[in-house]
Order: sequence, then structure tokens, then C-alpha cells
Amino acid sequence: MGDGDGGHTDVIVIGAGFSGLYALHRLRSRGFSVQVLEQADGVGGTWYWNRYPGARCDSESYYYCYSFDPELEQEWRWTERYPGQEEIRGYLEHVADRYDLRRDIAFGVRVSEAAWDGAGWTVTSEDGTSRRCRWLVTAVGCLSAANVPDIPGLADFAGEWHHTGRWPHEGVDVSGRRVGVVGTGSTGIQAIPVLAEAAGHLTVFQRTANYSIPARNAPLSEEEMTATKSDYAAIRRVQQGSTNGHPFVLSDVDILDLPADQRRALYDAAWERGGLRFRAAVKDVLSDPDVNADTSEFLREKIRETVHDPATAETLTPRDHPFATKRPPIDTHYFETYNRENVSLVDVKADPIAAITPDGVRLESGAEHPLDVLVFATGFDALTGPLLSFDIRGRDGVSLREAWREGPRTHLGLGVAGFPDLFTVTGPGSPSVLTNMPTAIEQHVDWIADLLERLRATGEHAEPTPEAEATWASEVARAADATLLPQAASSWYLGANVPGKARVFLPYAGGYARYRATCDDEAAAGYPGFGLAENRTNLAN
Ligand code: NA7
Repeated sequence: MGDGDGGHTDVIVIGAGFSGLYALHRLRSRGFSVQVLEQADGVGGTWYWNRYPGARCDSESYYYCYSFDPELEQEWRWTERYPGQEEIRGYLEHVADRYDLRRDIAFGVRVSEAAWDGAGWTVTSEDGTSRRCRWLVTAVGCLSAANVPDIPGLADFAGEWHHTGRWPHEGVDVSGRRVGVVGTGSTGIQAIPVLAEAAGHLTVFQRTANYSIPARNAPLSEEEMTATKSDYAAIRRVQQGSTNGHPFVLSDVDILDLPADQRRALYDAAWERGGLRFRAAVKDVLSDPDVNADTSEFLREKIRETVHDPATAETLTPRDHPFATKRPPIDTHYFETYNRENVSLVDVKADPIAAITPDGVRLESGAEHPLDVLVFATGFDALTGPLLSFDIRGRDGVSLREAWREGPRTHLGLGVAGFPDLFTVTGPGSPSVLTNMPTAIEQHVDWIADLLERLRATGEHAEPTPEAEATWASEVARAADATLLPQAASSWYLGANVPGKARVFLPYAGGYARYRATCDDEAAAGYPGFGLAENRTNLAN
């Protein structure tokens, strides 16, 4: 297609991952015409792109999925406790087919601009095609804008380099080769053990030592799946009432009141259970510094127990942030990997990377690490990055980039003052990245769908008021300050991983259940924070 008219629909949704697919299904079922624009040539969003070795979800498969259709829950068969990337992508492909979603998705369309003109939105893609809609829904993901560090010399590297979030579809042959990994967040911690198995030599460049809990991944038996499937209604109820959208009941045991042996037994049991359930076993771990210090020490001890070389163990031991204040990774044999002959660890906090040379990595001390393959597991420009990767222009032509120069402002993470009839699924200020993602996504989309029904009925425009935005910004800051989360100075939750990015605590940390109640109150009151004065849902009747 060249310049010109790409048609008109009620809604344009940008992105065909978990959010965009559900938005399409939900809005279409409410009678809206919808066009989804997706830059990839397939569905999956984050799970389309993240194909690095070991890519796997940290949420467990039986609840890292949609809940909107009990039949879908019953017919899909997960194979492992944690779903791998291929399996999640397969699930989303199944969803796209099952609900006949593809007919309203345009693949290979990279949006370059979206502009409000007083009546609706014009969305222009890089090939010059423009499409119009009344309402614009961004479903662009939170962790989809790759953060490649600006290290001098990268362009001259003679080997191949890849960011984990843009891994080549044909894979990368690392067998027998000298591989370097920069980054030890959730992604690096998943990829390192798998790369180490195949590489000739693996060098890990670690800036911040991290905590990690064993995932305890395993195949799911028929019995386990049958039990889960017969219990889904209860599982979903627990998720809806929970802090993180997980179906775990948080412990009510005050761990510091326990005698040492019982406390140790509790930790050991949680460690054996593994995964994100570990955190749920320790009450107040994210709010009580003494509890956290105790838990952090238990985890440091586990590293010392696992890693044979004391100097390597010491370098791997996290000391500069409390446990779980950066997103806590879960792993399969991560610390054990450092006992392999073909793996070495380089502390780039002590001796930072100075440059990439044609041969590999050079540190400030002058030490050289020759490499054939360099892997950046360096994370994402989280939450705001995907929304600012194209030009969104609202009232009076003001761009979102200008509006968010000092950091993002939203009402409930779902809308932005100055940008009428724009809805941001999992936007900054929503609890999504601290929540089991599909749970947050379904809530956001359902809420937006209800609001759109009202707007269709009344002809009104919805736009957050500056007052509502300011109130929500205070609430997001207050919720973060009630936890230990802001103590991790280099966390992506704070935007601190991207040079020049405003330091604002990005997600809402007050808990999923409380957030959902706040959204429900906003709707019940007639959406005052979106500039709608009274409840006019019945006007059209
Ligand atoms: P993260 O969690 O942002 O981790 C990125 C890692 O890369 C982290 O260890 C960083 O160290 C490191 N990093 C980033 N830039 C550099 C440079 N320039 N030099 C050395 N090291 C660097 O991203 P992930 O992809 O692992 O995980 C993202 C989320 O995906 C995860 O939280 C889950 O929600 C799923 P730092 O800690 O900044 O010192």
C-alpha cells in the first residue's frame, strides 16, 4: 500500500500480543469494528520476539493464560510447570485461530504516527498508509523496546551480536564458540545456563549481582492438569483478590517471631517449592526491612553453598539491593553454571566495560575478552519505551514525548490528559508489570470495553483530567514508598536502566486487587477522572 486511505474502523488496536488479541476479541464481541496493527508477521508480541535460548515465563502456565472463556481453559493442554516461549506463542496462535482474529489483524505494519484531530485518530504507518478510527487502544507491551547499551565500538565488532529480545528466528549457533553475555536480570539468568551447555566458552559480564530462586520446572502430568482444570473457578477467584494476580495465598506467618529452626524450615520449604511462590511464603518481605534482610541473607547463603569457587560466589552475592526490589528472577541451574569449566564471570561493576573491539570486550583496566558472539541481555526501555517509539500527538498537536518529558503521567495507567479517546493497556501507572500479566490485561481491556460502550452510546469523548492524573501520580508514588521497591537504585521499575530516562517509579505497587477496585469505583462514579461528569450510561436507552 502507498500513501492514502487504509480504511476506517471504530477502534484501532496497536499490537497483537496478549493485550491486542484480547482487545480485538472483546471489542468485536461488543459490536465494535476493530483493526489491529502489528509490526511482526505473526501474533505473540513479546512472545513473538523473545526467542533467546531458555526463554520461558516466570508465571506458571496454568494461570499465565486467558480466563475469559472456560472452554479455552478446558481445551488447552500445557506441558510444563512454566511455559516456554514456543508454547506460549503456540497458545496465542491457537487463540487467534479459535476466535477468528486474524481477519482483523494487519501484519507487518509498523506504526509511525497517531494523531488526534478533534473527532478521532489518524494512525499512519511507515509505508505511508493512514487509517482512521474513533478510539485508539495501544497494546504495545511493557517490555518490548529493547535496551541496547551505547558502548563505543559495537559497530566494529567482527563477531555477531544480538539482543535477547530481538533474537534471530533461525537461532544462533553458539556451539564451540566464545560467547559473552552482558546482563544478569531475569533474561540473562534464564539464558546463561542454556548457552553454557553449547558454547565453547561463556563469559558473563555482570554489573549487579542478583538473587535468584530455583524455578523447579517440570513436565505437567495428566493428573495435575485434570486437577487444575476442575479447579479453575476457584483459582481465578484467588487471582482476582490477590496482590500480584497469582493464585497464591500469601503467608500470614510473622517469620521473625519464629524460632530459628522453624524459620529455616519455612525458608527451606519455600526454596523447594521454588519460583515466585518463594516470595509469597515470606510475609511482608517487600515492606519490612528486617524481614527482607533475613530473607536476603538466606538467599546469599544459598549462593555460597552452590558455587564452589569462593571468589566467584562472592562476586555473585548481591549486596546493593534488598531481595525482590528488582524483579526477582527464577532459574534452572543458574548458580550451578558457574561451576562449569567453560564459564567465567567478569565483574563489570569493579572493572566496567570500556569498549567493544573487533575482537571482543575491553574493560577499563585494559583486560580483553575475545568473543565470537556477544549477547545483550540488557533489558528494555520498560513501559514508556514502546509508547514513545512512535509519535503520538494529542490535543493541539502536543506529542506524548513532550507531555512525558519529566516522566509519564496517566490516570490509572489507562489514559493520558491531552490525549482524548486514547487508551493504554498496561500503561505506566498500571500494576501490570507487578502482576501476572494476562490477569492485568483482561482487567484493563474489560474496563476499557465498558467505557467505550458508554462513549458509543453518548457520543462523549473521554480524556483524563489533569487533576485525576496528579492524584493518580501521588497514589503511584505513595504505593511505591510503602514498599522497599524504590530502594533498588538501578531498577527498570524506576526507569534507571536507561540513560537519560526520567526517574519515576513506573508501575502501581498498591496491588492488583486494590487497583481493580479503584478502576471499578471510577466506572461506578461515571468516569469523573476521564472528564465525564455524571453517569450517563443510560442516555442512549
Ligand atoms: P533487566 O531486568 O533490566 O536486566 C538487565 C541486566 O542487564 C541487568 O543485569 C543490568 O545490570 C544489565 N545491564 C544493562 N545495561 C548494562 C550495561 N551497559 N553494562 C552492563 N550490564 C548492563 O532485563 P531482563 O531482560 O533480564 O528482564 C526484564 C524483565 O523481563 C524481567 O524483569 C521480567 O519481568 C521479564 P544492572 O542491574 O542495571 O546493573
